[in-house]
Amino acid sequence: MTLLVAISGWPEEPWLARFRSLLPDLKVVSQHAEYDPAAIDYIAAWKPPHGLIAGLPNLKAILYLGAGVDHLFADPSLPDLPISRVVDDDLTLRMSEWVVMHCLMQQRGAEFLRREQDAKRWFDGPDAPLASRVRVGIMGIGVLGADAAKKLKVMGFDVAGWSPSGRSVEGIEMFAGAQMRDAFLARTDILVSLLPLTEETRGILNTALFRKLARDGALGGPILINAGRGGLQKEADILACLDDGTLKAAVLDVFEIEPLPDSSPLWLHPNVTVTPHNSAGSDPEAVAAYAVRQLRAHQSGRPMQNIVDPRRGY
Ligand code: NDP
Ligand code: OXD
Repeated sequence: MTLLVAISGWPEEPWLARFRSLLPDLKVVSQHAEYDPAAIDYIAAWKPPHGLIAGLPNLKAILYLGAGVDHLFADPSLPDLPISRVVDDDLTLRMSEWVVMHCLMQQRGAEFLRREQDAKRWFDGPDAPLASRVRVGIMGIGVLGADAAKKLKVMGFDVAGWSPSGRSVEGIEMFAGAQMRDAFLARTDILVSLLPLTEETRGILNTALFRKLARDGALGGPILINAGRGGLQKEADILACLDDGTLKAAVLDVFEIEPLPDSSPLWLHPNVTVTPHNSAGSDPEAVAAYAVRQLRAHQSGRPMQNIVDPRRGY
């Protein structure tokens, strides 16, 4: 039995070491080493080169090392094999930390106060509104969105979610279906996007949507927070909406092009916070252990968890 490890954009060595220690009975090879494609049974992958998987004739399953599988589905040669994606507390908690931190920073005016400090000014204006006066709306309220929603609620935010399929999340006000989308947006001061990138969601974060966000909120204008995928957002629209006041601020962890090019005006925009797609990284310690549990399940004929649906694209 052989596991091929194919990782792009993350350091590969910790993953190889972790898989080798967890799978002493398997051969674990890197995509950069010499290997016989016909000998590969499983692949553990993050953004593998397109075409690589199609060249593995005896592959049994794909263990994807991230939560979002859009890069895999963008491979036109992807064979029809079971794909298990990551659903693990380690990753979920990282994302909730990031979302809660940025909602609190926006609510408390952290960037503004930093600028006051830089100018040695003692701000004596009004206090920030309580979190309970700030309405957070989560689009993409699946595993990550639901956990973030619950933690935002603990901090006191007025949280709601929107789900096209009408899914419910315990303790969270939900808006269901296309007919409720505008009502959801109209009560949202901070829009948190944790959507997967699919044919339906590409470009969804655009001017038309931003114009539907609440304009009567306690923060003085709507704020966009996107940690889903860069392909969800139209960056030219975000910039135009920040400049004409449709948006007050944007916090972006993901971008149309990554790494964000030097030439992007987002870098230096005073009302934009850029984080380098690191809101919820996959930790080799936790995520390789999760992937190995899926591999062992498959080997012993038990179902793998969190199989993605190629028709939905997530
Ligand atoms: P899930 O599949 O659990 O949740 C996705 C949610 O999005 C589901 O609830 C789904 O609805 C909803 N959804 C799908 N299509 C639409 C649509 N057209 N409109 C509104 N809602 C929609 O995924 P996760 O929560 O685990 O992850 C979400 C995304 O977060 C990943 O796909 C990835 O892109 C991103 N991510 C980013 C990271 C980062 O570091 N920046 C780290 C990890 C993930 P339904 O319940 O009805 O199916
Ligand atoms: C993921 C990511 O999808 O890190 O897991 O973006």
